[in-house]
Amino acid sequence: MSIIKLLSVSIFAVTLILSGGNSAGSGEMNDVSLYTKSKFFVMTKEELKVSEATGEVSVITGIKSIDEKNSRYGINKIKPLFRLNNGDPAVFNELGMSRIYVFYAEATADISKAVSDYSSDLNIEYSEPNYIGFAAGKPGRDFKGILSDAVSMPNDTYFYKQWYLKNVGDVMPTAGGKGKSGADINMVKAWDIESGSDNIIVAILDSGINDDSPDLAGRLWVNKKEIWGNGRDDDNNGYIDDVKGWNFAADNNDNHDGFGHGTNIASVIGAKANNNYGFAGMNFKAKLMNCKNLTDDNSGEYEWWAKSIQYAVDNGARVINMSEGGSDYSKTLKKAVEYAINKGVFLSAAMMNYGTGKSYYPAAFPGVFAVGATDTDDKRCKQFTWGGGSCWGKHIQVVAPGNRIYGVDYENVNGFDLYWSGTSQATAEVSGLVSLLLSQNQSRTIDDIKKIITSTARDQIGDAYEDKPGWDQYMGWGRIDCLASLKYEYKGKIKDENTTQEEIQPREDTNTTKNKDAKATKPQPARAKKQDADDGRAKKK
Ligand SMILES: [Ca+2]
Ligand SMILES: [Ca+2]
Ligand SMILES: [Ca+2]
Ligand SMILES: [Ca+2]
Repeated sequence: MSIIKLLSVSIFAVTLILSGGNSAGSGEMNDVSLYTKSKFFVMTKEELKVSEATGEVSVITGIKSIDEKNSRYGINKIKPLFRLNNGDPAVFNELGMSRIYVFYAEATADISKAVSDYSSDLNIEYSEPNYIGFAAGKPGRDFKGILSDAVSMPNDTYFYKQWYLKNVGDVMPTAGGKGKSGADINMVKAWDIESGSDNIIVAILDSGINDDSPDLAGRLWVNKKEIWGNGRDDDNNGYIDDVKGWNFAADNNDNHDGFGHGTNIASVIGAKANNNYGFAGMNFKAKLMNCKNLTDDNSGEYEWWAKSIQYAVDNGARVINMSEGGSDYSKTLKKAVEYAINKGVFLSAAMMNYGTGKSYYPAAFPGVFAVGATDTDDKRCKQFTWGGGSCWGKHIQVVAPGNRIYGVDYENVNGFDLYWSGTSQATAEVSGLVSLLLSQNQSRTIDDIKKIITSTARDQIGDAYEDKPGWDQYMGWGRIDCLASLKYEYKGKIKDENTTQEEIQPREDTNTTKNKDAKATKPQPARAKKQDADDGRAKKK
């Protein structure tokens, strides 16, 4: 591990080859190309022959130029990357997905040489390495900066820590300065319009999800057509016993989260709200599909990412959340993204956290909704709790709060002090909003949703030299505003419509008979304090 770190620091542009992709470790800060040593992608011009004896793709393809290379690089196995399974044959065929293969080479093969050699073959469309990417967030644990026990609505015990849902201005930005009241996604009033539907499935392509917390129990998508533990693929979707999703990294159905990132993302989108416990997710009812495509040491092969995108699409997800990215462009990963977009599935992805204008994937592919991060003052997050900074670029669509985002603790159901910081968390908020917009009207298309979110985003709230009028490369169209988005086509009455976001004040003006100390203006230390079920909306009457 220390060798990896040393290399990435001293030889920035070096291409580092890792064996099998299992030792990438905390590679999130490595801005270098990483790819697997033993396998790579090949898209052929013609579909390869399947051996009658084995039912597998034959290593002897019968195409002379390919067979010569297969012998040169010791190719011992060829597997189709995508299988049609229960997917859409028209889109599958149009994109040529049946002609994309994973070639398994002998351990000593020089992959970069192989890829360039295969690429020049007239019988091959392209060949490229199986790159590795990472999650776009890092954890932390402390209470620093959260001083007040601000308004509590919904009634979730630690809702007051969720400043991104309701910011009363008491959390300092990491880079310095003051927190800003109202620098949040304007969620609380938006819930009066729409709080979710269990018809909407949000696929979380991440490190897995642990659902043993009461806040996530019952929130995960269940494949009702699959029977658990009988060793058969009952629904013929290509995956055996995938009752609660799949682990694409290990290729089995054990998709528990040993890293924590995915569990945080899941709780931002869908932690059970108003249960007098833990945190509040944005969508109270949507089902979360657990697609593990990162290892427990935060490493994700593009092979797993491509397959998990297809799985999410074919099994009913309307939204795909990818709080992860790799620095390498890939035609193979792009195919999977195109499949999702062709099928009308909304894909949100993280801009990543290197504080640069470099592009990461899938965020930079056309059609993907790329999300950057802001801090507690509505400015682009130039420094997360652990360092880094929100990346920028011409593909950025919107920003959302990404620093110090608390959520369910993957290791300890009784722990409520674990937060994560990064464009990952901002991306999850956007996916949460998309799931609410779809809950409100399931017939909305990707373009409808993009139009609503971008046209209602708050512009010119960040640094004046970055957040220019209209779209800019640092903040995109602006910071998302859930109330404005859900109001966009809403015909019903909205409570307190005339109260603007900035007018929402901390609890100190919430004087009800229940709270004797409600007038206290002195900030109080954060603690696990059970709040009265005091619906702050009542105070406006
Ligand atoms: Ca199955
Ligand atoms: Ca089964
Ligand atoms: Ca809760
Ligand atoms: Ca702007």
